[in-house]
Parts: sequence; structure tokens; C-alpha cells
Amino acid sequence: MMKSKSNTELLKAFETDGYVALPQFFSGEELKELLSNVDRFIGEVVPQLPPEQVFYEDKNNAGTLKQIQHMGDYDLWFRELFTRSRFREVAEVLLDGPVVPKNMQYFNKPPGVGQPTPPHQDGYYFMLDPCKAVTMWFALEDVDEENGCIRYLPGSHRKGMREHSRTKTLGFSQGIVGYPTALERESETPLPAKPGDLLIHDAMTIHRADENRSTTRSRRALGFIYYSEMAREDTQAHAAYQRQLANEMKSQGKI
Ligand SMILES: O=C(O)CCC(=O)C(=O)O
Repeated sequence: MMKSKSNTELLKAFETDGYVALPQFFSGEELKELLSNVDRFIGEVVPQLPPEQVFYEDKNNAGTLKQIQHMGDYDLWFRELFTRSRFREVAEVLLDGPVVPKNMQYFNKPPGVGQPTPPHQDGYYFMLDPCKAVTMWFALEDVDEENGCIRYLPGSHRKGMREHSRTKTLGFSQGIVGYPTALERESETPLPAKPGDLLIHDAMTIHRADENRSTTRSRRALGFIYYSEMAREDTQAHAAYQRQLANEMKSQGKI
């Protein structure tokens, strides 16, 4: 299934660090097809989506598209990629059993305006018990320190949930309070990526990304979120929070 790591090696690295990288998870024709479907989705499907599923740095400028939510709910090609694919198989290996495909996203940091991703643990947003879930982050282009690569804090998934508080960042409404200390910053690992590379992190792993400092390069990726079937979601609290956020974003004119 995997190109460079056996399932045992993959699981060991994931359990030790809280994340793992699978270089060239997709390549060649398979990658080309995926990239052309991303372009198709943005050109044809995005204009039909409800406003709470699409975020722009500036909603009056389509060139500043920064995030799309629940792509699999709106397009058959992406639904298949999310629910019947090697992505799902890897999630089942890492979560050691059946999974629930939860949300497939698009993340961009447009040149010149792409904001930092606040430090966070995905589990804080997910509201799961037990907090058993993975997020996959698939690079659609070259990503490095200049355009805002993902930065993980190795081992942070074993140290509990940190205190979060509200941010002003559209799409990332919660960030870890007081992070990073100087020591945490030194301990972070930046993960540059090539198109087709896959990063995977545990829902408890602390991660963040800098702003896009390039004025010419975007920073595009897909996100795949899978919950373990064993994880129970606080659905009422989750839905109430999503409603509150959507209302806030609308009243602030952000969506
Ligand atoms: O693309 C990014 O900058 C952040 C993505 C992220 O935080 C996630 O997928 O959990």
C-alpha cells in the first residue's frame, strides 16, 4: 500500500512523533488527475457552494480563496477520493480499525495575503471521546518555510489537550494559549513538501504554519479528516459551535 514504509514502521513513527510523512504518496498520472480535479472543483463547484463552506482572505476577491470545507459532500470524484481510496486505508492502519471519513478540505495561503495558521490541536475542534482521529495534509505544490509549511511539535500528542482561546483567523477559530515558548519553537519540526507528498498527524499533535511570505507563490493543500469509529462526537456541542461561528462570520462580513 505505502511506497516507502511498511505498516509497522509507519505506525511506530506515528506513535512516537504524533505525525508521519509519506513522500510521493501520489505521483505521475494519478497526481495529474487529482490536480486537474482540484482546478475543476474550484472553477465549477465552488461558485455553487454555501458561503459557510468557502473562505476567502478577501471575500470580494476570488483570487484570495483560502479554504473549502466538506469537498466530498459536493462532488462525486472527491467523495470517492475521500471515502474509497488509499487515504482511507492509511487512516485505518493508523487508527487501528474502521474509520469515519469526516471532512475533506482545501487549504491555501494566497501570495502576499496568506495568514499564519494558529498553533492548535485538531482534537480541540473535534470534541471526541476518546480523541482518536487523524488529519492528512496533502501538498498540491512545493511548500517550504517561505510560503508557510506545516510545523509539528514532536511528541506533543502524548501530553494532553492544551488550553485554547479564540483567534481572529478565518477557518482556525481556536489557538493554543501561550504557544510557542522559546523551547517549543526550537523543538518544532518544519515539514517542507513536494506535490504529492502526504503528511499525517494525530488529532492531539500540536501544529501551526507561518504566513505566506512569498508575493508570487501560493501554498495549496488538501486536508482529509478521519475519526476512529470508536470515537464518540459531542454532536450537539459541535453543531452549536459551528452555528455560532457561521453567524459570527456572517455578521462580521467575512463570509
Ligand atoms: O494548512 C494549514 O496551514 C493548516 C492545516 C491544519 O491545521 C490541519 O489540517 O489540521
